[in-house]
Amino acid sequence: MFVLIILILFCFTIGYALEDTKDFKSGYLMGDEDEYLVILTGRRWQEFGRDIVIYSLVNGKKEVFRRDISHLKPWKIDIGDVDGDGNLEIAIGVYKESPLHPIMAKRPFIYNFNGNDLIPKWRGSRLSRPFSDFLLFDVDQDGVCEIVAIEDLADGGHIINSYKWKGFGFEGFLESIENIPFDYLDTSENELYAVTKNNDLVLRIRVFDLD
Ligand SMILES: [Ca+2]
Ligand SMILES: [Ca+2]
Repeated sequence: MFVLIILILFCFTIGYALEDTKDFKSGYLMGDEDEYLVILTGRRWQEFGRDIVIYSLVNGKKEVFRRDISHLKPWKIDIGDVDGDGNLEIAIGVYKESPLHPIMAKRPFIYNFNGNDLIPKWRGSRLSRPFSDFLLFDVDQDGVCEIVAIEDLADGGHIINSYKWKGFGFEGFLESIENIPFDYLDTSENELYAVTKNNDLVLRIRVFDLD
């Protein structure tokens, strides 16, 4: 009985801890051996997260940064090196207006972490088209990540677009065939997939088959 109570308490605690993580990624943010864990706090079932929290994973898990970014309506984070300097950038998917494009839309904001603070690298107003999901992925296997997004076409179809960092901003790179599954992007075994879920039916299509 005692064991059961402990087990229930344990499951509850773990459940609660996981509940408060909307998204997370880990990696070497500053190009050395020091690994970090980046967490977007919030409930998975809620549309937007709240805080961005960074933990150092050197000698155990230690919080080194925390900021409430709920005003940006953050819904996703990813990390990857978009400019090839060996430091990983942090991409935060936000939902907001921008001065140059004053309608509510999903936008990717790119930051660097300098050990103390998040430094904005790119908070561009938009990609080529409205998009439903994005991630950082090395499409052409040159060691540098591209922004990859599922974009809405004007006729209701969907396309995958990718963007390379060009010193001051992102420039369009490869586009997929049209009418790709559009719910979200996923990677496994270093391949990129576009996925649609319809009840029990899951449709996965490999994107950018460069072989
Ligand atoms: Ca970088
Ligand atoms: Ca690349």
